[in-house]
Amino acid sequence: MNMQAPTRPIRTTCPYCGVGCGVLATPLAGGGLVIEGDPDHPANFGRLCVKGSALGETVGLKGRLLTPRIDGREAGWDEALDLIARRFSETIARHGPDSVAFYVSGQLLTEDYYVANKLMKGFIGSANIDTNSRLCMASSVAGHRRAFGSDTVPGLYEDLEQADCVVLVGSNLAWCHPVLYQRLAAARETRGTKVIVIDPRRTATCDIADLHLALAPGSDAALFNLLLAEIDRRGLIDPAFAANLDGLSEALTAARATLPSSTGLMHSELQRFLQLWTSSEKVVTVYSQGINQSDSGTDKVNAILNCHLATGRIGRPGMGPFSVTGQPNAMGGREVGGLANMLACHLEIENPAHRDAVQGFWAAPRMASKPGLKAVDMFRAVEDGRIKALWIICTNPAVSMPEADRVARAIAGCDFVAVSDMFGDTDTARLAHVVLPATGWAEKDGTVTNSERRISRQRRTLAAPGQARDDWRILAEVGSRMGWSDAFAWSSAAEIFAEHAALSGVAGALGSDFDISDYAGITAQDYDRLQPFLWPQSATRKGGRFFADGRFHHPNGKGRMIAVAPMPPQPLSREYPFRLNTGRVRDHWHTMTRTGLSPRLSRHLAEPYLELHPEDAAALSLAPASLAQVDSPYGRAILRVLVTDRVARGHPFAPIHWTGQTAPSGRVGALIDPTIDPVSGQPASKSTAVVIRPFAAAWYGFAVSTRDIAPDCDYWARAALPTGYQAELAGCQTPQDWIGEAKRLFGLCSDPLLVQDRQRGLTRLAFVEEGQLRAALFISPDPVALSRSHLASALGGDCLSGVLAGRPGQDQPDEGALVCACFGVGINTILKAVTTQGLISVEAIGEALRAGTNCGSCRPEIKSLIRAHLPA
Ligand SMILES: Nc1nc2c(c(=O)[nH]1)N[C@H]1C(S)=C(S)[C@@H](COP(=O)(O)OP(=O)(O)OC[C@H]3O[C@@H](n4cnc5c(=O)[nH]c(N)nc54)[C@H](O)[C@@H]3O)O[C@H]1N2
Ligand SMILES: Nc1nc2c(c(=O)[nH]1)N[C@H]1C(S)=C(S)[C@@H](COP(=O)(O)OP(=O)(O)OC[C@H]3O[C@@H](n4cnc5c(=O)[nH]c(N)nc54)[C@H](O)[C@@H]3O)O[C@H]1N2
Ligand code: SF4
Ligand SMILES: [Mo]
Repeated sequence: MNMQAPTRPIRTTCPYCGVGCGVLATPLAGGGLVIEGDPDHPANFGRLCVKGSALGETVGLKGRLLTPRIDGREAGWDEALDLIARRFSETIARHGPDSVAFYVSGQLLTEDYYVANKLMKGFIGSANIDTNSRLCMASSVAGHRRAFGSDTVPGLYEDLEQADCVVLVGSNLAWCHPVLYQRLAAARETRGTKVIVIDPRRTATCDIADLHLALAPGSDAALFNLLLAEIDRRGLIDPAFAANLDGLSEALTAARATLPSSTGLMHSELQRFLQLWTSSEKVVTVYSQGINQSDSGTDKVNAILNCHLATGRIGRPGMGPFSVTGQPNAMGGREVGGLANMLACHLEIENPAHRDAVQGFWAAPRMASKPGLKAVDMFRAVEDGRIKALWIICTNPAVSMPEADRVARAIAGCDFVAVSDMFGDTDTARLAHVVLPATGWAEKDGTVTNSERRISRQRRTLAAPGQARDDWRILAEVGSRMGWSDAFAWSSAAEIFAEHAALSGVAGALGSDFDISDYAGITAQDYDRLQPFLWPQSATRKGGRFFADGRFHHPNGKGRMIAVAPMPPQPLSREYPFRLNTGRVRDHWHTMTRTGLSPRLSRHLAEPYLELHPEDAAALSLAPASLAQVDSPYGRAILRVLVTDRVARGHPFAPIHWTGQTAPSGRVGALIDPTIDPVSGQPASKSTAVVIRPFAAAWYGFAVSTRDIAPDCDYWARAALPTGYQAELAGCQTPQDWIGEAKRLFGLCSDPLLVQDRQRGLTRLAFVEEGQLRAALFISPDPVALSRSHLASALGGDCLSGVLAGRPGQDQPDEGALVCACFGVGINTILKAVTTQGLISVEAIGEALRAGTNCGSCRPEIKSLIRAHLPA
């Protein structure tokens, strides 16, 4: 029904970040997709970032799970589904509904999510369904509900374009919401928007900042309390709007008690911030994980919301607080009630009238009557045997949860674990009894909601590989086999959407903000043609912004300001003297199951690393590119040292993306403190106390191979190349026989070309077969210095000049590390253009080299390269 002729592009939505860009995907006759931005989609108007542009490179069959597996053997669907239904039913019969749990994901489509939630809360009768959104958006949800009485994002993307001042707090928008960042950057060019970045780290986002506040980690609540006190001092509290608010005077009292010193900012920086924010009526405060992932994240959210409420700067064009969501359907998950403490359609699990309404609508046999376990507590319950059957869908908690090693052990020790994923070999799937092959982006139909409440279709563009099935179908099959076939009898995603829309009408009648009942009767044809739209869509409300009218969703109709007492961060000890910050890189998505398949996405940053301030590095005797061993009370990681003053002293940063498949000792989640925010249950993933030491490597290595590399040493990190793979290696003990080691590593039996310099401890090996470079290994007692891009381009080819020297011959250019992933332009090429051709603007570089002219994700980096290397 959705498969169109291969030459016609199909409108769909990007499966990565919460910007929710529209994509035109054109299936190719021989398989695969051509990807373009959808010029008509209101999130991106044709733009795509580098991850979206590279989607076509990630839809192959490599690594895909094609059949269900039970205990490692292939099995049929009936056997696997019967087994799950039987194990869940037996466990519930013996130990009650709360002995089972689902752990799901903000990357599920709304229809998948709706079915999971219905099965657990309405039919199993427990609320033990939680989601990776607990690690992501829970503090925003809790903050919204405290302030507004509902989980409502008041504003729209265009507010960032209409504002005079945009504040980005704990958000690296340039890398994490690149198209929204580009929209902001473009608006700033035309209207001179003031941009303020609040982040302890100097990120790529600071490229467009008029002011960067590198505040003391965790001091955001203090900063926004100081702002609230200043708002009051300047007489900017809007009396008419404040009449609709509770809690103003308590919030002001708390704000006035806050000391500026706790932010660690200079007086002049702080004054500039207060001046810019208060003097711009059109101000938007965007916030993300630097706020949410904190032991007092909900208070920080409310400290921000307080300032917008007090001034009435909310819900009008160009103004408001804006929680940007991470995952493509973080918002949809909240709408269907995917969190353990919510019901469908923003209804409340603890409200009997709400419960009765949902139960009646579903004709559900036993409704959950109390909130279920939140992620961290859920895996504790798995560990101590309270949860005996667990189904993990579309998320990889063995990597992404705090205290990840402990979580992995808990999963491994659980009586029964099912995992649904596109890939059968993730760190989590490896631990499951049953692994189910799910269809992924491009293969499934449904809807997602982006950060501005816009619901868009994701459309099937490719056939399901092997026996893979849609998540909603798998869940519905299990629901039927557990005895509820009538309630789970849909035959298409469209029918589920219609049911969800009808339920939202019931919710809307109870006062819920989420009401899309206009679509309650949607037909399959209309669902196919569905255009992106903003919720709500009902007889009484159509899209638009919320709260400008001062009407909120608390029972008394008022909004609420919260008195926030800023919590100082946990003190550091002598044993663990550093505070580890964690987050994302530009070109990878979480645990890299998809972006890791694309060589160009792997070339920007190909290895796990630790950003360390130069003085810290010197004090620890850690040279650039050496390896650091990082220990916390919870685990250990080994990371490449990147010395940079982008981070503050004592506050190193590490990205989160590497796994057992890509760099087993670079799993940063293993280090992370499981402390949670007491209100939202969200973990404080941005501040773990750690100790850092040099990793005692006896040797370092770098390898390339046309076939997959299977390293077995203390440290390794693997990445895809256009013609094979590369790996960084290191070990504490030097092998006797490097040739034997190399043959094992590459699975080759021919003899390599060998260059050895015993005095300097260098060994270089190259395997050449039929005149082509098959594999090469470079070993050194120090971090291996050679041109990785040169070796990568020589791999699989017959040009062997300079291969064993590790650098190109004089006639060949060396690109260096990749900056522009779209056109493959490396750092050396850009620097040469800057220093020898005098090209000193991003536009001039773009014209000469094309770098930065497609998706634009690398423009901040090009700009900073130019700035750092400007000819005298
Ligand atoms: N390229 C890419 N984009 C993504 C993702 C991805 O994996 N890769 N994931 C998506 C998802 S799910 C999410 S949730 C979003 C996350 O998007 P962001 O929240 O923008 O990304 P992070 O890198 O997690 O963290 C943001 C910043 O918080 C800062 N920070 C740390 N501590 C503090 C603090 O105490 N105060 C303040 N003010 N800032 C602090 C960090 O230094 C970091 O730069 O990104 C989405 N987009
Ligand atoms: N230290 C630290 N930890 C963090 C964070 C941090 O900033 N610091 N950020 C947290 C945040 S905000 C987030 S959102 C999480 C993300 O963490 P995860 O959710 O664990 O990461 P993903 O790699 O996105 O996992 C998605 C999984 O679903 C699979 N998949 C993709 N599409 C489908 C599908 O359609 N169906 C099914 N069944 N499977 C599919 C993928 O192959 C992959 O295995 O990490 C959290 N962990
Ligand atoms: S900004 Fe990039 S990752 Fe996010 S939705 Fe758009 S194309 Fe996808
Ligand atoms: Mo997230």
